Amino acid sequence: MSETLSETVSLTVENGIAIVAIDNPPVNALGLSVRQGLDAAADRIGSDAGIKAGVITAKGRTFPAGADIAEFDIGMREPWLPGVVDKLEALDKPVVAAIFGTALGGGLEVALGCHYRVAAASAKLGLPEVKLGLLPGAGGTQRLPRVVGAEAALQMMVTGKPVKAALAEKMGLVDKVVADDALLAEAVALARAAAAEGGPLPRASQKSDMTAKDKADADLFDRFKAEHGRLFRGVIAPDEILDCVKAAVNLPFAEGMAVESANFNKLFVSDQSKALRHVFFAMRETAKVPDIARDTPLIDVKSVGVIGAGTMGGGIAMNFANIGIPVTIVEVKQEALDRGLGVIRKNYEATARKGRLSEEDVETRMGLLTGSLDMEDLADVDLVIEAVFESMEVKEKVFSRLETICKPGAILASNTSFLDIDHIATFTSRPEMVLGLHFFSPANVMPLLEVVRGEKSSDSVIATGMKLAGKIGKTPVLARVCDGFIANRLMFPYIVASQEMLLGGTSMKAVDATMNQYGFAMGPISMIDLVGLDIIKLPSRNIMAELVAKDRLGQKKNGGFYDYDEKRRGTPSPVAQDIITDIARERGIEQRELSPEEIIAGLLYPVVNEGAKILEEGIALRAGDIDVAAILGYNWPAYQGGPMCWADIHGLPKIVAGLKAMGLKPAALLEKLAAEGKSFT
Ligand code: T1G
Repeated sequence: MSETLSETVSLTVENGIAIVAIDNPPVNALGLSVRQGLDAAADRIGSDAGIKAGVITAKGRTFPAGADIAEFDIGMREPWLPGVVDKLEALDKPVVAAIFGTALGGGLEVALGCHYRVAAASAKLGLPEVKLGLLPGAGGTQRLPRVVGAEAALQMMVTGKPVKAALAEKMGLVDKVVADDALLAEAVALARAAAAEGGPLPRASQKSDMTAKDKADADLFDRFKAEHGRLFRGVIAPDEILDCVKAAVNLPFAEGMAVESANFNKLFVSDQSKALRHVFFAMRETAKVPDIARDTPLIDVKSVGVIGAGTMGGGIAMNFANIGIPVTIVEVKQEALDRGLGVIRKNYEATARKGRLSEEDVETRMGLLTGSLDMEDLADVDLVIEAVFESMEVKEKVFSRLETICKPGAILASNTSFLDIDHIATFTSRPEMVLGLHFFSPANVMPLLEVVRGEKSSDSVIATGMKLAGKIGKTPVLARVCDGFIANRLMFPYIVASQEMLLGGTSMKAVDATMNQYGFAMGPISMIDLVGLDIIKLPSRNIMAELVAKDRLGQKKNGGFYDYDEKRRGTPSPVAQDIITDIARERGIEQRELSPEEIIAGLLYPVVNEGAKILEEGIALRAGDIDVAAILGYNWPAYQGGPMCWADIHGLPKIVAGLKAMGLKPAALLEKLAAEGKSFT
């Protein structure tokens, strides 16, 4: 008979074995009622003479996937998870964790507090707290090193990557791996056998063989940090984790727990963790469109047509071939088609060489791609995506023809990065079937997909676009029509401000080094050189136009702002410097090298301002969507939260004042929120 221990935890005693089942969908997060239930279960198992052993399991899709992240910012209450885990471990009756799905974070920590761990073959186990700017705060930093050794523990906690059940068994993290459907029975059998055997129970906190070895390995920690240096760059959590594992190796358990608790609390209140927790939810929020009902009928996309086999068209086609959807790629010339298909094959073969695809995968995917020189071949596809030249008259020609060729109900999408989708829709008699699907280059790699909703796009078409994004492994961000939609429009002021900064006497190196320090993989000047100076059009006479006039297009041709050696290492180009000096002199701009703080303000405040306009104009649904677009589209460092979250943390009043000092007019929404002490996110 099942007893209710809390809203989300039940206990059933079967022949002396207490089966503790957690039922807290969607991922059995260890929220308050789960902690209360587990606490009560530990008491029950300990005090009931009829109970010989316990099994901790869960309903639904997974063993607990961690603490309830949503609870962090609404204030947590006792019982705290570390205490619950300690209580389970301290029991003098065997407790077995029956692990399946993704046992992550606090979930794995609960399992580490159990005496035995049985895992389903398909289970994954991990401590991904570092991705939230945190560290395992329920004993994980102290128990895991004692179970698997410091090196393996650091690998799991600093990368945040889960391990599969088989590897976990090899590491000694689980005692047994069983068939998925045999998990509970096997866990109960192990519990029963352990109870019958009696004797001392294995407790992770008391293991010392692994840490004794680690203690003798003097340069273990320096070695790990040297090998994984890039994981430590810019972020603070990895060093705190390293500190905890050092404590696990060198200190008694209780003292190590004190170190873990102190370091966890430091991270919990850090800006980086606030930003990363915001990003965690923002990434999942973008797929939700409030005014489109969840049960809106979706259009079944079983075949796709892509017009244009260039860089974008080819990359777009790959996304669908990757998930087994046949694609007809249309070009105007055979050699363009052959070249496009050749590039796709080369991409797949490169992936195969890295072992991420098999040879037959390559052939299967190539087999799904059909080249054609005739748009009539798109008559029966469910979705067409055009990736042709970015001019309205070319789009008009394409959509006018699609209108006569495509079957009713076919979705007609443009990959345009800035042209007006509403205008494009007028080239057809079915505007409700038209939307933008704006991929970012390389389209088969970049995770952002802007789904551009036209005035007349139907709910089904938009809902299908949003769902399709997830199916091809992209994160969708819904945008209304405007010049540049969200990501490109947002970052345009960043580019413009970077140019003004150079003309004002701040060096290219200083601008790029500051933004690299802020967390961008590359600063704006290097980014322009990578994207290509001919791609970005600025009004009036500007440095880029002068460089393009000298056939300096950036990394792809003759260098740009920088000259590049054979290893693509850039040094500031004297040609660029001369142009900067000429234009600055001609415009009589006073020269002053800005400080790093001024560089960050000068570049990011205008971005925040643009984000506020994007929000107040209804181009983006949420501030979090704008952050996701910046992170996934422009590699904005996630631990800075994206422009809107960063602005909230930085302080909106400070940004309003800074914009005014720069002679820029703050957006109405930004002024309003700042004045009311409110925030974007
Ligand atoms: N807390 C709250 N909600 C969560 C959650 C969590 N830990 N994990 C997932 N969700 C929600 C998510 O917001 C979404 O909600 C739904 O579940 C499905 O998620 C003390 C302090 C488990 C691999 O970091 O990695 O433990 O949008 O869309 O792609 O040391 O979710 O449906 O309303 O991602 O199948 C550590 C985070 C926490 C794991 C499933 N744990 N989650 O992926 O579905 S900190 C994590 C994930 C901690 C302790 C510390 C993934 C997943 P909605 P989803 P999925």
